[in-house]
Amino acid sequence: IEPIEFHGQPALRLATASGARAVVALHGAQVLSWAPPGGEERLYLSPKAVFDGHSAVRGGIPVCFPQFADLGPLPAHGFARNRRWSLTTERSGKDFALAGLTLADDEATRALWPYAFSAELSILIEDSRLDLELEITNTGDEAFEFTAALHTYLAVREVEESRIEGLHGFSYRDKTDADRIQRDSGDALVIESETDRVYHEVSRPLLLREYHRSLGVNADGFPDVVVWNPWIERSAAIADLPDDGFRRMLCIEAAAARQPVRVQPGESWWGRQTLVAL
Ligand code: TA6
Repeated sequence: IEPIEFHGQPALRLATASGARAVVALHGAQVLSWAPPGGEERLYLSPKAVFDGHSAVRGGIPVCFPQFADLGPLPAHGFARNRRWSLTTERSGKDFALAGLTLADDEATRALWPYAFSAELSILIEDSRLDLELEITNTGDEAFEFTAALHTYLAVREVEESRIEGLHGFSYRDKTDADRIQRDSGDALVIESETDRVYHEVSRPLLLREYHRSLGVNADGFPDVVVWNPWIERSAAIADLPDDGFRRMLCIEAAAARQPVRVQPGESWWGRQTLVAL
């Protein structure tokens, strides 16, 4: 694990002897790059992403906390992705590298969200696996509620030629259809139009399949899965995404979105997303 600059911003490079590597920005504790042994990049990072130390960075794995999307009064996706986190844990061995970054409340966070908390994101690379675990601790004397997500932007060669398997039978809230609740009935999800869905209580691992490779996506603790692709018009309206950016990305997010998580004083909650390159 070594400190580096990435697009002019402080970041960490993680690497293992077997050739896995990742880049994590301190801003947002955001994983911006991950390649398993063999070297193929698996995360999408927009070529128009803004690296100014304040703005949210388009791509990689933004941490959405303490609010997912626009589910409450806070700025979209909360504030964790706009703050500088600190490196608090560093461990590595023959085949793994692990970095732990933390964020605690301060005057600016309390102005938006009046609670004392500590958030820790542990990022582990091991062989073909990337494991992210978010732990939220209530360090105050009052219970709080939050929603959250690991907003993973996966890189795909061509989104229309990718399929997500494992979502059949689960119900989802469809943001592109006035938040209607629907049930997934196909055996695979293929993205052919704007897609913005929160799948509820997804209890099995998913597989993102492309012609030339696949990726396993699993979660623990996070009950929901968000699938997002902005497609043509919305992509064109997003300033930090190229017009054809939607073709190269597909967000499969581990989320606690449908039901807010409640944490009592002194207690913690954790959720994990695991990606396995196949
Ligand atoms: O997770 C899906 C979503 O909430 C979409 O509705 C879309 O707006 C996206 O996240 C990106 O949000 P952002 O605030 O990063 O532009």
